[in-house]
Amino acid sequence: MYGWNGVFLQVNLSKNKAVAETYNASLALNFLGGRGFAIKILWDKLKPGTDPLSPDNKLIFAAGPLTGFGVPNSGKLVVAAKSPLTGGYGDGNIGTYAAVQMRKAGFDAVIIEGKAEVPVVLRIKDKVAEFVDAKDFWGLNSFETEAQLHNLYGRSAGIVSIGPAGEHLVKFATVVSQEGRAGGRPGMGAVMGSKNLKAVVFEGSGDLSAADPKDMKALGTDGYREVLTKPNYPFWKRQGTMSTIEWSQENSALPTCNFSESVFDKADKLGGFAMEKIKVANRGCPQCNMTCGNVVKDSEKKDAELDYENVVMLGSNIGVGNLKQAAALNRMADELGLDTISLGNVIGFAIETSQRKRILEKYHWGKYRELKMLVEDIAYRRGFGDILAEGVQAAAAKIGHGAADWAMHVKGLEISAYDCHAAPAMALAYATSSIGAHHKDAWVIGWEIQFGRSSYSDEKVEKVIDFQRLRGGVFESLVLCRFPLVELGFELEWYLKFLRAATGTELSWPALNYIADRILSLIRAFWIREYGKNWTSEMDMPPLRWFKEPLTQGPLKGAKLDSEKFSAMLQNYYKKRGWDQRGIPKKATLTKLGMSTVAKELGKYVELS
Ligand code: PTT
Ligand code: SF4
Repeated sequence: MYGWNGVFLQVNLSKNKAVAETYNASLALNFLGGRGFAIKILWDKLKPGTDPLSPDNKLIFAAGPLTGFGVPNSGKLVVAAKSPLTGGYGDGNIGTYAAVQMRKAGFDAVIIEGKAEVPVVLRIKDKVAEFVDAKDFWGLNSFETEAQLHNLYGRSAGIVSIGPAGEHLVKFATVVSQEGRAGGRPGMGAVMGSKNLKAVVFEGSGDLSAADPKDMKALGTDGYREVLTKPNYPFWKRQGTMSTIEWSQENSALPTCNFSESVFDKADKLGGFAMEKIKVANRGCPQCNMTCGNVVKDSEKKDAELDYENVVMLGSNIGVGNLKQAAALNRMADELGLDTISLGNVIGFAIETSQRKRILEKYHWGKYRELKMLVEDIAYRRGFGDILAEGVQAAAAKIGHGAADWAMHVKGLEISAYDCHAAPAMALAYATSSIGAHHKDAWVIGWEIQFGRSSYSDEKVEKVIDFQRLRGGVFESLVLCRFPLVELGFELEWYLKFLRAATGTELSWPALNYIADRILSLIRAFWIREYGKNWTSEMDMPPLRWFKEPLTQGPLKGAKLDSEKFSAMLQNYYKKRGWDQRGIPKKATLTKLGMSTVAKELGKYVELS
C-alpha cells in the first residue's frame, strides 16, 4: 500500500503488551483513516454496553493517508473512544507533532485498551513500545508533563498528555499537546486517565511511502505557495478564528450568559481587534503555514492561546468581558486538560442555577476570581465542582427543580459557541452531529445567515447533509484541517491530487461522499447499538431553551425556534439520510452503503425498518 502504512499498533496496558497488526487495503479504501478507522474499530471490537471508563474501552489515536506528508494542514490526529460524557461515539481532532511522529514510527493508528497497574507513559519509538513508570508525572499539569517529557526524549518527540482533569475522570477532560492544542471534547482525556495513561510519546524516523514521491513533493510545495496567495491570508494570520466574535455579535449568534441571549454588551472588548492589541505571537499545528493560534499575555501575565470558541465560552457565555481574564481561564483549561466549550457551558449553567436559587452555592456572572476557583474545583472534583465534572446533562438531572430547562447540550455534549434561537439549520447541525452538540461536522450558520434564517426549508436540510459529508466524513477521516478550504477558499481539487500522489488511487468527490455516508451511518449505528431500546428521536432535539425562551435583547429580540417546524425538518433530514422516523438507519440504507453485516448486528438491538 502507498500513502497508508497498513499497520496498527494494538496496546494492552493491563498486560504491558504491544503488537503491530497489518490491515488490508479494503479497510483503507472503505474508511480512509482517522474517524473512519476509529468507528470501524469501535464497531467491530468494542463490546456493546462497555463502561467507557473501564479498562475494556478502546482509546484510539488515528491518522489519515496524508498525515505527515509535506502537504498543507496535514498535522492533525483523531483521538476517539466510547464517550464517558455521552455514552455514544466520541472523538476530537488535535493538531500535534504526535500525528507526524506516529506515522513516521510506522503506524496509522494506535489502539489502547486495558489499564496500567500504576500510572505510565507509553513511549512508541519506531516499531518499539515501552511502558515508562509515570509516578513522577501524575499530578502535573499538561504543560509541565510535556516539558519534562521533552527533556527526557528531545524536542522532536510528539507528545499528547492529560492534566489533572483527565486523572480525576472529569467527563469532559481533553487530551492536550503543544501547550494549546486540545482535542477530544467528549471526555477522551478521562478515558486516558481511566487507563492510568498520563502521556503517549511518539518518535519516528521512517519515511512515508508515496505512490508518486516526485509529484507529492511538487504538489506540497505548490499547495503551500497557493495558500499564501489567498486574499484572506494576511487577515487570517492576524486574527485567526477570533474575528468570528464581531461577526457573531453583529448577527445575534454570540452565546451570552448561558445561551439566554445572543448579544453581549462587552463583545468589542473580547473580539479580534481587541485581541490584536495584546497579541504576542502566532502558534499552530505542524505542517501548516496558516498558524492560527493567537498567543496573548493573560491577566496572570502568562502566555495563553485564543480561538473563537474558547473566548466566547469563557467570556460572554459566563459574563466575562475582560479578554485577559478570559485568556487566563483558557490557559487554566489547557493546563488542567478541560474542554473549554463544555467548561463554559457548565459554569454558565452553575451561575444561572445559583441565580435562580436552585442551589446554595453562590456564583455570579463575570466574577473572575470566583470563577477561577470553580474551574479548579471542577478539575479536581471538589465540592460543587464534582457535580459539574459530570457534564451539564448529569448535573441538571442531579439538581432537579427544572434545571434541565437551561442545560445546554445535545445527547450530553455541551453546545459549541453559536446561539441558535434564530438559526434552525445550525440547530439541526448540532442535533445530528456525530458526537453530540459540536459544530465541526456542519458549520452551516455562516451560510444560513447569508441566505435567510427563519426558514426550515428542504434546502437547509440538504446543506447540513452536504457539510456533514465533506467535513464530518471526509476531512475528519483524511484528518486534514478544514481551515484552508473554509477560511481561505483553498480549492477541493487539491485534495484529490494529494490523494492520488500519496496513495496511487484515483478518488472522485462522489466516491469520497459515498465513503462519508458509510462512516456517518456507522457512527449512527454505534449510538443506536449502545442505547438500544432507549433510543428515541428526542435524543436529536436541541435544548429546550431555544424553543421556550425568546431572545429579549438585540436586533432579533423575540426570536425562538418553532418546535413543530423543527421536528418536521428533523424528519426530512432522516428521510434524506435513509433513516426511519426514529432516526435509525434502514436495512436497505446500510446494505446500499456496503454494510449488510452492520444491519444484521444492529437488528439484534432494535427492530430495523
Ligand atoms: C475542538 C474544539 C474547538 S473548535 C475549540 S476552539 W475552534 C476549543 N479549543 C480548545 C482549546 O484550545 N483548549 C481546550 N482546553 N479546550 C478546547 N476545546 C475546544 O475544542 C483547533 C482548530 C480549531 S479552533 C477549529 S474550530 C478547527 N477544528 C477542526 C476540526 O474539528 N476538524 C478538522 N479536520 N480541522 C479542524 N481545524 C480547526 O482546528 P476537538 P486543535 Mg481541537 C486551546 O479538538 O475535540 O475536535 O474540539 O484541535 O489542534 O486545538 O485545533 O474556534
Ligand atoms: Fe492548526 Fe490553525 Fe493550521 Fe488548522 S489553520 S492546521 S487549526 S494552525
